[in-house]
Amino acid sequence: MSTMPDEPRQRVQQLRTQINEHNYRYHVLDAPLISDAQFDALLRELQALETAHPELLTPDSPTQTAGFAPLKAFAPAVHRVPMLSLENAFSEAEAEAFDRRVHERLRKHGEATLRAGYAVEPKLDGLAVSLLYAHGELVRAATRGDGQTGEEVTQNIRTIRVIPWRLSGAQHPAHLEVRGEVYMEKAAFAQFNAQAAAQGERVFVNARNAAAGSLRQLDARLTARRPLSFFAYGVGACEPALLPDTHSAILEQLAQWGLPVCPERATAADLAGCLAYYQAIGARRDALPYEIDGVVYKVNQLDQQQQLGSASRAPRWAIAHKYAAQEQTTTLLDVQFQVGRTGALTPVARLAPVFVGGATVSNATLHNMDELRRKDVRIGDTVWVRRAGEVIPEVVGVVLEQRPPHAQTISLPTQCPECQAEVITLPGEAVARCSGGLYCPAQRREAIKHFAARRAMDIEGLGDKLVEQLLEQGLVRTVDELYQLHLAPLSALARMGPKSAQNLLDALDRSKHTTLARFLFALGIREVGEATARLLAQHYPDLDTLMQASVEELQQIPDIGPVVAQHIHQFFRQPHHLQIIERLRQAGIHWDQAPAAPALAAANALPLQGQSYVLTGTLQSMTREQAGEALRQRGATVSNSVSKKTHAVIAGEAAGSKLSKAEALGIPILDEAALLALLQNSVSSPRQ
Ligand code: D41
Repeated sequence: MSTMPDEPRQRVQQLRTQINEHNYRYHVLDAPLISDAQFDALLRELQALETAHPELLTPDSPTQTAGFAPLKAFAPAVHRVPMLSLENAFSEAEAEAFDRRVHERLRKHGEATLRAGYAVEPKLDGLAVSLLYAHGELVRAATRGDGQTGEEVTQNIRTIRVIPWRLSGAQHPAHLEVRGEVYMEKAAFAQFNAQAAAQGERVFVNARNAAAGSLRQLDARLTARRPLSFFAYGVGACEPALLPDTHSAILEQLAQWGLPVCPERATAADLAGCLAYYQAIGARRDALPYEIDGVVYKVNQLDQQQQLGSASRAPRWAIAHKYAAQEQTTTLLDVQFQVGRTGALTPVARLAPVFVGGATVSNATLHNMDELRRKDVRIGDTVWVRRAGEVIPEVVGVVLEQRPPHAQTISLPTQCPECQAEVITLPGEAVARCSGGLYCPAQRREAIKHFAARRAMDIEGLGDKLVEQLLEQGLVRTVDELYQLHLAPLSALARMGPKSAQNLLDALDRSKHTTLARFLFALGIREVGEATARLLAQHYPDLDTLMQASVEELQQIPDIGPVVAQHIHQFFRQPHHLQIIERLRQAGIHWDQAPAAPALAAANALPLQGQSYVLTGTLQSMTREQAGEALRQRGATVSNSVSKKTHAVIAGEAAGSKLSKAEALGIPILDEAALLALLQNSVSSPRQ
């Protein structure tokens, strides 16, 4: 018997690889590269070869299986070079001790200094994986597992768009293990979780858990719908060993081959440089598009890494310097309901005090009843509390395993805790509201706080505590009465002297000169935030015309929908509100008449008309709000997110992801000096 010619065997192999890949792209990624007809042609060619050479037919041939079948279990995958773990430093002292140990050990090897300093990078809070590239082809991907053996997740890893299936460039090693972190960007996580919640599906406590859960789906089609990302942070095996001799240069090489590496990576000459990096990244932590829990310092020079070696499965040449955790568990002691300006009842968790995100937290929001029910939060539970940056601390989930037997469910009160009026939840709304309106002391209090706020009437010195005092002492009941305050009774308040009383009166006086947009925002009309208030002021430069407008007219304004239009219309139909507005005007509240509706303004009346700007980072000479207001006065729009339509991004100190996005889209970037020049050169022309 003659042996099989090699040619059909090779072609069959080639076709099967191609068909499997196209099947995967079609069924899992929803991103086919070829037409159905082209796919059929490949399949028919394979069938013809298998018919002509039945000895080549195997049960796993794509002619025998249909499309794509989910896995039954993950296969174990042994790492060629073990994946080590990282030591942690929780303080500067511990980072110093690490640096000292490094130098001591190197001295024993006759090395006086770090020849290439430290490579430094953020420590992403994700999931470590190892990608095996054979001659530049991604052939296997595995989770870290116990460091020796992980789980094979190749099909899932292939759904991550930023991970190349084939390395770019040339001269790839025969075998290369790329180590890195799979993670989910903050924005993608928020969107993903919101969508899951809306569909009544499981929500995740944080982006890390979402990333881990997504990667461990047996059906890669599910992984494909999760917005995962990846950064490479090192290599395991490399055969032949032809990589550069420093960590930073290796990451550069990986980037050359098309692998994503963290743009925040850097090098530091010594420990002082590392600590400065820790501070700088820490200051931008909340602005970064991904979660981090620390930064990593790595001895940069590879032969020095080798001299240092590793101990108990962690290298002696690297350390993670951690930041304060933004999530902690604690006990839920009670839930109380807080009444807001619009009567909305917010469930607030009373917690056993816990140190999280750099502060001690004993209250956290539970948002609304829907959220509370979805998370199935009960009194006595151990809960996860999150505090990140400026955001209000929130309860993000329950540790069900630790639920005590008598944990108590929470129900919505039927009466307002402050005024005993009935609590109403409108159909289709998550929010329950007190129906007491302005008879409810809580709603009145919150309305006054809102009116006085910086972005509203900007009454300097009238903070929350003072508002509460004024109400308790019966000095004011509604916002108009603020302008009837007198020196004597004010001076008599606790913690107030004649001087601060006079300061408040002066601030009240100054607040009388405002803008129509601020005034409308200050009134606290439901669903009318700053942006809507600005829109209204633009369309109705005259308050009386706005007050007369019908729901239909209001809806003509772009971006004003039926619900907002209803709220605005309703607000101006209430005699109580009309009375307050009248009294405010009598008290002397006024604003400059803006030019008439934009359509009537001359084309060049507003020099920045039609231009859209994004502000990011910290400015020195003014706040971002002030810069935004100055731009808007000149006719520009100011947006929160960078898009192709953005005219320019104005970047202050420590600008983050918006700056990178602008760079990626090739949008002009202005620094503060350029902004000041722009504002100088575009002073609004005189009003008509
Ligand atoms: O960003 C990370 N999470 C990260 C993790 C990083 N930037 N560098 C890392 N370097 C290492 C060594 C030094 C051991 C190669 C790591 C990890 N390890 C790591 N991640 C999970 C376990 C170990």
